[in-house]
Amino acid sequence: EKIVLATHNAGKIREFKSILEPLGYEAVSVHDVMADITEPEETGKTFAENALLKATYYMKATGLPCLADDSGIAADALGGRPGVYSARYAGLDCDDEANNQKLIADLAAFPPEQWTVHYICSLVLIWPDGRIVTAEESCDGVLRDFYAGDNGFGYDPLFYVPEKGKTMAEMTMEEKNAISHRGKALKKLVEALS
Ligand code: ITT
Repeated sequence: EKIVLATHNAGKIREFKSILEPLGYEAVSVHDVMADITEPEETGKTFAENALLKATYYMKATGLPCLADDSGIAADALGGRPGVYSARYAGLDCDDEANNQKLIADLAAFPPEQWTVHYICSLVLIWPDGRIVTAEESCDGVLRDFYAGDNGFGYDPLFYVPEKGKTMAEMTMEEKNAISHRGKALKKLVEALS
């Protein structure tokens, strides 16, 4: 079955393809279906609301089944922020580097043992006939104030997983998928399909 990956994030697309293609799904990026499509405004207050908003928008635009992902990082010391604002934490159109540095700066007021963080991923797969499947998962880590690793994307070089002794960016994609918010949510979603 053909599934449109309703995201502009290249890191998400890599991870989705690595999981879905071996399972026999044809996963195509929305850019490959509609090169000039614009992004919808993410007005939701929760990951689930934003994922539904994105999936619905891209499904209506393409007429194809669309899988959307809304995800982010939540810091306990910051009351769950940046949360749904993770992509624009340092401002609209800012880059990963700026977001990472802002998170380090905001946590600097707290002792290292309070730098606990969580990744959250909400997925929505919606078909043109209105059928819909959703899944949400999280994973736990500790933020560090220095980079380690070149893999992954976004906050991964700072997101340290104590049980594994490495950051998400030091893991292979397979290692990350096995424990990550996105890997676990996608596994649940695929199970719900069969
Ligand atoms: P789309 O809306 O087009 O999917 P986006 O990058 O804007 O792309 P989000 O609004 O869901 O996606 O923002 C997700 C933010 O959380 C973004 O800053 C990511 O870098 C970060 N994030 C999510 N999952 C991550 C992961 O697995 N590793 C590192 N950072 C992640």
